[in-house]
Amino acid sequence: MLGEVGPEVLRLTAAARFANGPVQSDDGLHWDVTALHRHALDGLRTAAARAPGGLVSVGIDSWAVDYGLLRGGRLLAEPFHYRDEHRNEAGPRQVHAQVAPAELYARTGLQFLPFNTVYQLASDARLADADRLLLVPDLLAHWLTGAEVAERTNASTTGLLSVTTGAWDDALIVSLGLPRGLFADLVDPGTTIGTLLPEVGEAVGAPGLPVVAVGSHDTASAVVGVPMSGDDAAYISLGTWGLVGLELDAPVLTEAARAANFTHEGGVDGTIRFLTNVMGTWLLSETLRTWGRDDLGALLAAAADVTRRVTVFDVQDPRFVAPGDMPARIAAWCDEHDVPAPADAPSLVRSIVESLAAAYAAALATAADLSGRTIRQVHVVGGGSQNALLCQALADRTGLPVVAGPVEATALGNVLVQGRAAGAVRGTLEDLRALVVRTQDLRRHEPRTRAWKDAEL
Ligand code: LFR
Repeated sequence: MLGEVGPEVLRLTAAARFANGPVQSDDGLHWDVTALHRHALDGLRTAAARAPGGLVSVGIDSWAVDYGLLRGGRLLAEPFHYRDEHRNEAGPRQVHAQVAPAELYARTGLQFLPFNTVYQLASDARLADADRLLLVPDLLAHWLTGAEVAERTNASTTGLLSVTTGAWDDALIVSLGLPRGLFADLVDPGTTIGTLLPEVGEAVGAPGLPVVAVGSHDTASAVVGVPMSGDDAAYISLGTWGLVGLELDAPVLTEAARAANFTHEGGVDGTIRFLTNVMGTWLLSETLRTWGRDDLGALLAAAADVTRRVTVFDVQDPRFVAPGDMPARIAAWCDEHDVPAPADAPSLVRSIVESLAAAYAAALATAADLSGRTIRQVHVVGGGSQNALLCQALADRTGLPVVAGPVEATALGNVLVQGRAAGAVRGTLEDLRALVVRTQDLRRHEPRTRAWKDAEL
C-alpha cells in the first residue's frame, strides 16, 4: 500500500495485491514466504514509481506467531503455518508439562491459542539447527535491510515476552530449554530498523530507503487505525479472525480473564490490547472456496433476504480453524447438537453471520465484565467491516451503535506510525485516530430492538 500522511491528509492506494495461501508439505502446512517476499518487492517497486516525491519510508506488518528459523542469516525452510491441525496437538502438552498454564498467563498475559509461537517451537525439529528466530515481518525486514530485530508488538504474541516489563522473559525461555540467543533485540514501533540493502534499493528503485518498525502485528496496526476516543469504545478487528476487545493501559491478570481466554498483546505506544480471538471471515471465505464461488456480495444479499430463523452454532469450535469444507463441518456440528443444519446457501451464510454476531456480542460483554468498563460504542475495522449484514446484526444483538470502518485500518495504522516517525504528523494515538475520523469513510449502524430474536432459531 502506498500511503500519504499529513496533518489533514491520510490516503492509501494499493500498489499490489496477491494471494497468500497455505502450502501443504509432508511435514505440515507452510507459508510460501519466498513468494511473499518477491511480491512485496514488486509492490515496493510499484509504490516507489508512483510516489510523487519518492518514498519516505517503508513499514511491514503481517499476521502474528509464525516465524522463520535462520542459521548464519539464511532461512532454514519455509515457515510453518499456524492453521495446522496436527502440528498444534503436541506443543501445548509438552509446554504445559514444564510450565503450568496459570504461570504462563501470569508471566506473559497471553491467551491460550495452541499455535502460539511457544507451542510451535516445542514441536519444531528444525530448532536444533537454528541460531535465530524472526517473526514474519522481522524476517522480511531482515531481507530488506540485513538487520535482525524483534518488533515488540508482534514479539508479545510469542508467549515468551513478559507482560509486566515488555522484555523477553529470560527465566521462562531458560525453563523451556530454548536457546536465549535465538531471540533478537526488541525494537519499538517508530524505530528505524535500517535502510534497504544496496542491491534491494537498486532493484526497487528506492536506494537508501529507511525501513521503520510499525505495529508489525497486523492487529496492533489495525487498532491504531480504530477511530475511537475515550474509554467506552470497544473494537473488533475483523479479518480472518474477529479480534474483540479493548485498549487498556494496565493488564487484567485475573483468573477470570485467563478462564475467558482474554489476552494482553502489546500495542503501539505501550498500550495493551485486551482481547480474545474469535472466528472471523475465515468461515465465510473457506465456505465460498468449498463451493467454488467468489460472489460474497450476492450471497450476503440473498442471506439478508432469508426470513426463516436460522441455527446459531458455536463458531469457536476448534474444528473450524484448519482449512477445509466448512459447510460439511457446520452440518456435522448441527447434527451432533440436534439442531437443523441450514438447508441452502443463503441460509448457511445467514447462519454464519448470525453465529459470528452472537459470538462477538458475547465476547464484548465478557470484555466489559472483566475490565469493569462500560461499552457504549463498538468499532468494526478491517475487511469484515464491509459486511453490513454482520455489522447490523452486531448492533442489534449488543443494543449498541456499531461504527464500521475503515476497511484498511491495518495499513492506515502502519502508515500513521511511519508518518509520525517522519514528523509528518504529531501526537498521541488519540491525535492519530482523530485524523482517521476526519479523513476516512465510516458507516454507523444503529441497533434495532429485538430484531435478532426474529433471526435466530
Ligand atoms: C490476525 C492475527 C491475529 C493472530 C492471528 C495469528 O491476522 O494476526 O491477531 O492471533 O492472526 O497470527
